[in-house]
Amino acid sequence: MSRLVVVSNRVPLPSERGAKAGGLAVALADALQPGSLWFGWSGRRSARGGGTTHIQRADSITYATVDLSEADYNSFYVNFANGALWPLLHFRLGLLDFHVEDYAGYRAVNRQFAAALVPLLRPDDLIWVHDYHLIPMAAELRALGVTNRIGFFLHTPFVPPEVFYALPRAPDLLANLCRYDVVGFHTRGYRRAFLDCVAQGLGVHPDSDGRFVWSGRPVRAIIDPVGIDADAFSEQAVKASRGNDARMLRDSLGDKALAIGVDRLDYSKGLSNRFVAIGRFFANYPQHRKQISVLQVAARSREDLGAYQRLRRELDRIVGETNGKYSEFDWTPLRYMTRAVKRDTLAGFFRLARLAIVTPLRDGMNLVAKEYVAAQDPDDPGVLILSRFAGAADELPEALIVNPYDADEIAEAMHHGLSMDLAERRERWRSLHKNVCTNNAHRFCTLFLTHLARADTQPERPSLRAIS
Ligand code: ADQ
Repeated sequence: MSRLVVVSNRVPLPSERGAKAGGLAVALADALQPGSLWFGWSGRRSARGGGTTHIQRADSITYATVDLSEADYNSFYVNFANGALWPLLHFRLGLLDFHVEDYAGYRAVNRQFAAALVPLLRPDDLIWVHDYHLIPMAAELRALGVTNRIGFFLHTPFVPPEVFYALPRAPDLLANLCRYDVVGFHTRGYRRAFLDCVAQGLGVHPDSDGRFVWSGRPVRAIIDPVGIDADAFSEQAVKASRGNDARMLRDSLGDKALAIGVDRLDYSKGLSNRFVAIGRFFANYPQHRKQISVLQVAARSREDLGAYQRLRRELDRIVGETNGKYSEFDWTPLRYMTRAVKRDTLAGFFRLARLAIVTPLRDGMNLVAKEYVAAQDPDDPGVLILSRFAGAADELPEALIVNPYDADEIAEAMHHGLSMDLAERRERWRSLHKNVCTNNAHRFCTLFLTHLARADTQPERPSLRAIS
């Protein structure tokens, strides 16, 4: 059997797990068999940058990491990946800040990563690259003579041509994305957008299965929604709901209900709009005052970027206004904390919450929505409010689907969720839960790796020749 090599920007090192253990480590846990290799950035900045590869082993998995120099960190990670690509892929052209020297830095770091990875590779390794930081990895590996099957999964949305081509150097970036054997997206819409960009910008016309030929090699675009380990999360939730943190939260609420939001502190997550909507909820439905508190956990993220610093100030202001207006001496409507919370603690909090408010303005998938569903008590489940612009909305139509820009609609959904009878809550939850269990982390990995293992690496065959 081929060895799996995972490549991602940040490697979740076993020594650093805890509050930070995020979606990727969980989603891939199943695929990482003993012997697998995980390669990427160490998360450290050092004067020499990527000169040395650090190797750690845990549970028979090898973690190989490189450092970044300060200059590379700024151009590759802060400025291009998070200052240009992230806003672009979340439809936020107003925040796109492109500088050609940052794009050069992005390409250079991908080249460095490829050069550091090549000596660790074996001829039949399956290489699975993750996310927008590393789009040019396949091209760089190919330039160094790597002929292995290489797949790429994009965790963000993909945008239609009229948005994508606003990025200077977009054709170069897209041509690089087409150097993979398999390119995976969460939803049909994202794959459609990618294929439209391919057709428009590269003059190549993919078939109805998302296949086309680029640079003499077949490429296949697939739909593969990321999932969670629903059973494990559910168990964690049951256990944690009896633990200390959950007890303290319950005690602090008294007889009031809990609504919860859990996100990275990112403008894509729609937190400003959500906080305004929470104020609107207490204004439009005064009967819920003193009956429910909203807890928003917002882990600080990408604080080097001005857009994130501005967002934090704006959120501080809205929280202050909302609490100033509606608080009573014995009740705070909106509890807001700007740090990560441990995964098992969160699972327990999700189980306590009558409502989850998941209202990103755009989100590749949103695993919080799935985690909330998995954490519920089947006999007395809570209600999920979900943005129509999260990838998860495609799979979870039985949630209360809202437009995250519409404060009144979110407020109404909160009221609806709190007033919903038990029979309806159970019925909706059963459908949601079925989906979360079916489209789980195991299925996500198996589907991708099956496609990758079977990828046709032969040079152009007549049936796949580009029709232009
Ligand atoms: P993220 O934007 O980070 O991921 P999301 O899917 O919501 O978004 O969360 C990933 C993980 O982080 C989840 O397990 C969640 O519980 C955890 N998390 C989020 N906020 C947290 C907090 N405040 N404290 C502790 N843990 C927190 C990107 C894409 C998403 C896509 C994932 C996976 O932006 O759209 O769902 O990758 O593909």
